[in-house]
Formats: sequence, structure tokens, C-alpha cells
Amino acid sequence: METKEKRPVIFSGIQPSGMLTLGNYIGALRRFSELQDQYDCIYCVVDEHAITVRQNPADLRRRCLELTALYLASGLDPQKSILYCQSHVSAHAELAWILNCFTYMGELNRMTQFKDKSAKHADNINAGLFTYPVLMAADILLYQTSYVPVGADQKQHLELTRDIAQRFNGVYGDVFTVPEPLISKTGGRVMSLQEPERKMSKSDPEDTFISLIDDPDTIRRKIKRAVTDSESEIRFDPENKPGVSNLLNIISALTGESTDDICAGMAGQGYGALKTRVADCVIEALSPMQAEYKKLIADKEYLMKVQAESAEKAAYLAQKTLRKVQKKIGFAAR
Ligand code: ATP
Ligand code: LTN
Repeated sequence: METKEKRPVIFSGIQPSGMLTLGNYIGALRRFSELQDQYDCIYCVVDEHAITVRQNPADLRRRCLELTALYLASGLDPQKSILYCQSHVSAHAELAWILNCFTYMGELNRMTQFKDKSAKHADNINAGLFTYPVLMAADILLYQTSYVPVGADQKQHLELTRDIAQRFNGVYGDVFTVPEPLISKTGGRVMSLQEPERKMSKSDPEDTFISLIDDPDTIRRKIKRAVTDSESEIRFDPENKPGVSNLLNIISALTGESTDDICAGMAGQGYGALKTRVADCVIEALSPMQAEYKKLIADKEYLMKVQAESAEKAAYLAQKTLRKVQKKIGFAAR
């Protein structure tokens, strides 16, 4: 962020709600470092979002450090990108309150993530879970973000963020940059290994996802047990063969090869061979990051230093937008 020339801003966030999965990696994380040379990148550990579901305090604290280590291990450079924790910058919660007053109940009622999470946590449907997308809008809008790299599941939240920004700008003039999502064509939606109709999620049971720190044996075992179907033909057909298509998609996202080419190359082979190929690709993709992660996670002090220095830079940028918003709304001058 030291360059003088103004570059478009990239912002994204990941919840410290569990060890990241292959879905988080393919849909979001692996793209973050590719963007840092061209844009001003800000990547957040969204711990305030994570508490919309009950979290064990010690686990939450540990996971914030783990996610910071993963950000670094994936190739993010703290000299180029801002890598910080949401709760270290109070402007997020402050802007979220204001944006709550520019968001309609009807809009939030339509959010599919809210419906999914309420069904999963029927004993704790709290107001934070409902207004979750407003805090996400605040995250993004605070930094005058142009692009938001996310998985396909976040498209609806991005559309709401744009609507809120445009509504606010309509009343007060051009206060916010209206952001656009960056969703990759392959890999925007990696599915569960056990229920391939549902997206892979880090807060689901262990055997449904590959964790980014799973060792090669675990990766092979989980993929071997992945649900396929009773046929034996390797064919890309998400509707009728969701399990096999998910495996093909994973290979395609990791190698850049089209699913058609992968199928052609494996003609006549069975699901066993397909699974071996998937496991090989996943192990190859994750190994360098895992080695780096192991080193980084041992150095807590360094990780905390990165968080602290980044939070300072983020807070400076966030305050600029927050002050402007407060002034426009008519809050008393200080
Ligand atoms: P949780 O299970 O706690 O809700 P999650 O695994 O869905 O978490 P998030 O922290 O909400 O993960 O998402 C982080 C990023 O990863 C977001 O950009 C999201 O769109 C992306 N992502 C999450 N799951 C997948 C998936 N299965 N495929 C592709 N991208 C995904
Ligand atoms: N809502 C996202 C996580 C998230 C986010 C953000 C992503 C919170 N704030 C800002 C991009 C930009 C999720 O559930 N995956």
C-alpha cells in the first residue's frame, strides 16, 4: 500500500469458523495472492461474522492466528497486502449500524445463507445472523472497494451490498464505490464430498471436506470415500452425476484443464483412477502452502505483529470513509 499511484481496491474476508477447506482455497484464497501486484488488496479475518454462530473463545482466538498464517502461506505479502482482523478495526461495526438503517427487512429475508444457517442452527437464530450481510456490506464499502473475490455462494450478498451502496449514494451523493464480485468460472462452488448437492463448508462434519492442513494420507482417504454414483462412466453432468462432476471440477480448477479434456483423457478408466487423479492434484496444490504454514504457525509473535501493523493501516483507510459518512448523515461535528 506504499505506492503513490491510486490502484483499484480489492477486499475479501474469510470467517475463522474452522480450518479452511479446499472449497475456500479454490473459490477464494488461492486467487488472493494473484491480485496483490495489480491492486491494493485488503484481506480480513472476519471474526465478527464468525460469532453469528456460537464459538468457543480459545478456538476463535487460535483460528484468527491460523487464518493469518494461511493468508501468508498462500503467498500474501504483508508489505503488499493488508492482512488484519475485523474486530481490530472498530469502524466495521460502526458503519454496519448506519447501513442497518439503509437496509430493508424484506431484503434480508431473501438471503439464502440466512435461511441455510437458520436451519442449521435452529436453537440460535440471532439478530446478528439476520444482519450478517449488512456487516459484510460495511466491510466492503469502508475501503472504497472495486472488486471482491469470493465463491459463488456470496453473489447474493454482493448484490445486496451494491444495492445498499447505490441507495446511500442516491441520497447523499457519491460516497461509496459500488463494488463488483470476482467469481471464478471453475471452482466458484466446490461441493461436499459426502453430499455433492451441497457446497463444501468448513463448519460441516470432517469427512465432507478436505482441510487445507490434511496430510496426503487423509486427503487420499477422504477422496476415496467421496460419494459418486452407481454407474462407472466418467462424465461431466452436474445434474445427474453431481459427485463425479464435483471431482472433475476440482481437477479442472487446480490444473486449468477443461472438464471435457479431462474426461477424454480418462476415457475407459473407472472412478478409482479418477479419485487417484483428484488426490494427486490436491496434494500437489496444497503441499507447498502446508510446508510454509507449518513454519509460520510456530511464530505467534510474528503473526500478531502482522495483524497489528495491518490493522493500523486498515483503520486509517476505514476512518476516512466512516468520517465522510457520519458527516453526510448529519452526526454532530467533533
Ligand atoms: P462456514 O461453513 O463457517 O459458513 P464457509 O466454509 O462457507 O464457512 P466462509 O468463511 O463463509 O466459508 O467463506 C470464505 C470464502 O470461501 C468466501 O469467499 C466463500 O464464497 C468461499 N467459499 C466457501 N465455500 C466454498 C465452496 N464450497 N466453494 C467455493 N468457494 C467457497
Ligand atoms: N460473508 C462471507 C465472508 C465475508 C466477506 C466479507 C467476503 C465477510 N465479509 C467481505 C467478502 C467481502 C462468507 O460468508 N463467506
